[in-house]
Amino acid sequence: MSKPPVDYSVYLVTDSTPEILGDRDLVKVVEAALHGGVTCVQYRDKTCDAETAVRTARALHEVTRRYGVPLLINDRVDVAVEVGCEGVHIGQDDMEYSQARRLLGPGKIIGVSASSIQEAIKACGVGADYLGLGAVHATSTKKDTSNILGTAGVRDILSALSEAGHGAIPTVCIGGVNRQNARSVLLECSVSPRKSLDGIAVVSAIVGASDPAEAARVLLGEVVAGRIPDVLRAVHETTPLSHNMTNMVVQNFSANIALAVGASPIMSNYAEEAADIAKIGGALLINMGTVTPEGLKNYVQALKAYNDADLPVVFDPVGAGATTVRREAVKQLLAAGHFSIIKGNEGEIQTVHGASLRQRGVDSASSLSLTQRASLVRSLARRTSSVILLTGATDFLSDGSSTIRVDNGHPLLGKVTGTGCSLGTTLSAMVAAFRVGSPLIAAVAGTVMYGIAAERAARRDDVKGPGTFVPAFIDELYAVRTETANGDIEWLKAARVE
Ligand code: 3NM
Ligand code: MG
Repeated sequence: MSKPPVDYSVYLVTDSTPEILGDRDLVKVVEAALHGGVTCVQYRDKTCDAETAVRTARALHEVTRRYGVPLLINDRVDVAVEVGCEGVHIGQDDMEYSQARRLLGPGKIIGVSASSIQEAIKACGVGADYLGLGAVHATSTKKDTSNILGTAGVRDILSALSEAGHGAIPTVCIGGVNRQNARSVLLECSVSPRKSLDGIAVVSAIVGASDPAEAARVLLGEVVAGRIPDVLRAVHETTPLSHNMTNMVVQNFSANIALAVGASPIMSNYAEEAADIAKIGGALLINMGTVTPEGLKNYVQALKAYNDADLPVVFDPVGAGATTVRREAVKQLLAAGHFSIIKGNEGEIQTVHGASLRQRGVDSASSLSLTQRASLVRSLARRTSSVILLTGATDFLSDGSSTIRVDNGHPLLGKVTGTGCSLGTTLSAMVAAFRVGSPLIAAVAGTVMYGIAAERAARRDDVKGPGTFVPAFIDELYAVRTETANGDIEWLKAARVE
């Protein structure tokens, strides 16, 4: 039986002890954490009686279900069976995997703790759905942690898993992970763009935080930021094809941006070619900046070809609300297929969302508050099953469950033509290369790389204004990419992701 994919990015493990939970209500703390961005919850209570465990698990499950997040029970398989939640997490001293599987059935998630290469490989061999690796750092939350692996130890386990053919198993690490070290844990544990941790598991960093929602939000930003180099390296190493069906204003600029970030651009608006180009792999960008009836037919045909090939498509609905023609084009395209990422400014995203809003030209104008922007991207992401990027001074991205804000960029990006369109090209490169991870992470990586390159270009002494900014920006994109490929990720310190 196939299980729905789980996002392990910020995995909350609960603790009901007075030292960590205090006198607060566990269900309320978990609900706040879910609101903040927790993507997976494990109910862990080693001491309470069975009745309390079942009652608490039921209450937690009611909340996690509302957020579409799985609830797993630590150790107590009987409680998971009784409550009917999504699965369990078992340690090395708990019930055997095979017995847990028999009790739970094939549709439930079973995660296993491992603190050595042998334990990790054995757990994969028996069929574990994911691994919890720990303790990565010292912790006072669990008194009997077997050993402290350090990030080097976690890396060794990930390498061994890859070599043993278990590279695809999701992994989180646990033990002493907090907002200060979460990003470096992700960065240091990455073996390759194809083998990294999928997330972090924490107890005290959320349950013990004075504001669990804020703690979860910060941790999610740190985890996503920690995956950015993986995305950029994946592009650098694989030179993905970026097939641009874009407007006539930006053809040359977008092709240069694709090359700078490490992709191989092909600028083709003739959809008869799309199925053949899709055979090479890569991703398609549809940018309707200069839409025509002929162009629209081509977009629809190419979209279907890429959907059929199961390859990502990025949609940039330029000027979506400006004219009736464009509003209709948006409707047709949304009905014709699926987009991995839809990016646009406020007016464009609102139009895509169905607001029949009048927009003048293609410039961006802002009227929504930051909170409204966050809920707009989340709601549209849910409706379209796409990652939504709403650009602005603060960018918002969402896949419908996790919502991220990025505060990188520079006003000079708005003073030259084509930078918005070429961000779409950049995203197509990221999402084409990073197939092992979520398109949300790919989209954040592209957005951050773009913003930081702009900041670096604007700071340069030789940049006097929009004209000199353009070549400097291309150079800085190229520099960020090559630095990352050479293992120098100092630039990532400027990433403002939350
Ligand atoms: N398991 P905190 S460490 C539940 O090493 C648990 O397997 C561990 O708590 C392991 O995030 C741990 O507060 C506690 O450090 C982690
Ligand atoms: Mg255990």
